[in-house]
Amino acid sequence: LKRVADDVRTVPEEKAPWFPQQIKDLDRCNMLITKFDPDLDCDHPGYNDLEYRKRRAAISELAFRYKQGDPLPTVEYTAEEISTWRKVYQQLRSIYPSLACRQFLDGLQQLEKECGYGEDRIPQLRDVSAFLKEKTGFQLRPVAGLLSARDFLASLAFRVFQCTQYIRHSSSPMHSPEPDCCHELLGHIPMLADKEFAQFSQEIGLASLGASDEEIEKLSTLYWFTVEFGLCKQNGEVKAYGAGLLSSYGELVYALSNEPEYRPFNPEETAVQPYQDQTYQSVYFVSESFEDAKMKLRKYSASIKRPFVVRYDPFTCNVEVLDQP
Ligand code: NLE
Ligand code: FE2
Repeated sequence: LKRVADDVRTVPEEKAPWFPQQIKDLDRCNMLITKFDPDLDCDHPGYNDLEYRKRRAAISELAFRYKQGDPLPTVEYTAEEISTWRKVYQQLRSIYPSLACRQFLDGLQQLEKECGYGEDRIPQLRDVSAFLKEKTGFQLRPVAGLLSARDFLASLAFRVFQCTQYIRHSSSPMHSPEPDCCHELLGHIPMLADKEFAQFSQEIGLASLGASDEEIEKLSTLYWFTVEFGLCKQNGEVKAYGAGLLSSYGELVYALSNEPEYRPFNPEETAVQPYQDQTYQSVYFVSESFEDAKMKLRKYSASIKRPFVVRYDPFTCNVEVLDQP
């Protein structure tokens, strides 16, 4: 890796897809995948609830208007929304101690002590972002819904986590096919308070910058079976560390029952495993330990071939692009 200033290119090879090099560039990483839209999808639990759809549109608007550096919008949640949150929180909280991995339990405990987490109110992204910033340097950005894998992964390179701010429909508190604030706040945030997990998340993000569509597809499949639905062994027991499990009472119980198929986590195999996101997964990948998952995924990320090298500069928060040595 050459470090002389002249080697720092501002424009990567024409072959590589555009990618953000400054945190501000994340304003352009906003490609939404409209998959579970309550306005368009008649299977969506909110489809027949006009009030809910209006609410979703209003909260999406906050994300559409957001520009990097703006204060994070706050949402005044309604009594119905808080009651959905309470159900989700109570149910999940009661099973976390036996089913969640240690890193998650540590993070959640800190959030309860220092960031107002509890069943009575939905935490605001602004407070959570300030909390994370101090713990691991991660910050949040509001997003209107499911992002394209490329844009979502790119934000991780800057330690930015894109968070939805609406809540799932009150008729299905125990599982949502799409991300919502329960999923972000309960599934992802406690893990992002862990230094090593934060580091590892950023590495996946850096590996994705300028990668080919095929590599992005593999990387996002790996992300799916680890960060979203990963299981690991801890003290001889299988525990959950995936956010999609830790935010769904229904799937968390299911994943740790003896119904689904377990396979050992192995990036080459996992990266090409087909999956769906409508309902519970039929197969979960189990790592020997949480550390093992990190090491293997890190090794995989480092193996992705690109005609250049990226390096994150923590002082400027920019990504530098260097020639392949
Ligand atoms: N199924 C998860 C939940 O109910 O919270 C959301 C998954 C988003 C990828
Ligand atoms: Fe997620």
